[in-house]
Amino acid sequence: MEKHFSSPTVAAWLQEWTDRLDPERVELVTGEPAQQEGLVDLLISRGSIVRLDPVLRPNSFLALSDSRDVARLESRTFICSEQESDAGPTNNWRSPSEMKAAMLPLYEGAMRGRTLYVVPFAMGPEGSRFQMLGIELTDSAYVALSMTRMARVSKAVAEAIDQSGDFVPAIHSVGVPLAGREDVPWPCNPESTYVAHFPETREIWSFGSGYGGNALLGKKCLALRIGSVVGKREGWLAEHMLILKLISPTGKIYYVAGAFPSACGKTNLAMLVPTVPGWRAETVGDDIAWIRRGEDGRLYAVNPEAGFFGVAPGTSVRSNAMAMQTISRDTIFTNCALTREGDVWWEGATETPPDGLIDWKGLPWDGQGPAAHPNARFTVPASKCPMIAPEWQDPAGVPLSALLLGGRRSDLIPLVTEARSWEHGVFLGSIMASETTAAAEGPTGKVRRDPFAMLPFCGYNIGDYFRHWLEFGAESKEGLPRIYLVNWFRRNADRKYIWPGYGDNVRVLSWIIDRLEGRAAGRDTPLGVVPAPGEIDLAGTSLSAEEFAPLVEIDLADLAVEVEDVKGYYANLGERLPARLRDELEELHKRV
Ligand code: SAT
Ligand code: MN
Repeated sequence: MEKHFSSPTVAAWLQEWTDRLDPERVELVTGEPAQQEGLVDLLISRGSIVRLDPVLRPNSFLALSDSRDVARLESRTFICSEQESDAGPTNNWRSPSEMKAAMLPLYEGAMRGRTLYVVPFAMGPEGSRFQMLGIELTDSAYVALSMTRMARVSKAVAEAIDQSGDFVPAIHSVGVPLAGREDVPWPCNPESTYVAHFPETREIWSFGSGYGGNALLGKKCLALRIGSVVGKREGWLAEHMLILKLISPTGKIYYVAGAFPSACGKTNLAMLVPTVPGWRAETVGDDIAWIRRGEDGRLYAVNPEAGFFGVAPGTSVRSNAMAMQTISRDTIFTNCALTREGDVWWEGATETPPDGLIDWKGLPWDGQGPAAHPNARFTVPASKCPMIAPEWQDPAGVPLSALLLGGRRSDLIPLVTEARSWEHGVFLGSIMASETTAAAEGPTGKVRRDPFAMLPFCGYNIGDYFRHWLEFGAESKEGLPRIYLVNWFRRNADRKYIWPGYGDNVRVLSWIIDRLEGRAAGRDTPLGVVPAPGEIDLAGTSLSAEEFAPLVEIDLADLAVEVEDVKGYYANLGERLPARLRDELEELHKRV
């Protein structure tokens, strides 16, 4: 075997895994264009991807997955801390020794007949103290190619790892060795899938799935689950948040980060095109924010990723023109429908589907069921986004003015509510709930608690996580961003969304900025401060003041039901739930 690393630690680790996985060959992936083309050619020759029409969608590809491997698998995702209590009540737990004993035999010979791709990667911009290094070992060329877009993969990163010997080992196998067997376009092993994290030793072991967060291990596994544990230890936050730059009509710049569960519009908000004249926006990140305190006491956020892995269905020129431009070329699509002309289509892309679609299962679409899978995705480098902020890779990060916490709630939760304090904001984050989406396995549309949109991504006990948030804010009150609960998804009696959303969300952001600048008095409610009548600019929308009013009304009877539900939820979180949050709940109870 060619020697790829001179660091004894890295070389020994790579040798150990190569021996165990027993691949036919080993390839170091450093992301040069020629290497990417080689991966593309190989995937095309295997039937794993098709090249889209070079005029309609230059340098772009469509992959169709196995129909059993289409989303994150929360039931197969494990936090393997030594103590079960450190994984806490919201995570699946196995002890490290038990999990390793279960998985090692799976890895034995798992890459027979395949190529082992060694993918050194960095999360976080170059030269940043935020940066974390990893090496993903994978037998999926699709994953290797996707990693060159979603993370920073380069010779320089490989050298940095070799020099420091410090990296997060991330093992990935689709779990289908080729001992004489024919390969299939999307190999996977659903019966034996595990996505395991070892927070104390900072290791990631994934087996059986080739899809998204199960397989692109820099994203949810490293940047969120392992990242959150490291952040707790080192005093920073790893969050499931977009980062948006807003420029007011007077030219003042504000950065806002927002936590929303998967498939709740983070990418759309991150690429907001304001409908109110004078406002402008730029994108810093669409999924993950690493947040640290600066010397000035303000909080600084970095997007650790290098690309977007966005939900395709619903994305259109109307809903997200900037995403449409971003993915107009150089994009890997997964589980979208294929048009007769060799382009991609998904529900919502155009009002009526074109004739002659091939659906995400590779069959002529019969009009029954969706043509694209609801969790179909696009994978594209962030640099392709026409509104990417020039400072998106600033090693110091960007200073935050406000934090948004949002979810899909048909009722109860107002369009926007300002928390009374940092602690009250942490309380609101801890009780956030959202209707489930196709981003994970299981039924969609069921309301579940998803604190800080981190339920599937917090790598440790959620009670300790809330305490970390409380302590993080306690150190300095000066300069902390204010916290806002938002909900774009309120419905009327006809089950129609009331708020137009998308570019009109700038109206909510502009109210938030009015609050920060002391220009809006707001109206106090038991849940926090909502816009007073007239404070949200509706000019240019089709909403009348009467139609708008219910968006900021709180039904006290509904809120009382919610309080009771939160009591049960808190009871299940156990004794590590900070007393301060129980006090907040008690105070809310008294207010309703
Ligand atoms: O976890 S994924 O990267 O597959 C997408 C998500 O759920 O946010
Ligand atoms: Mn996400």
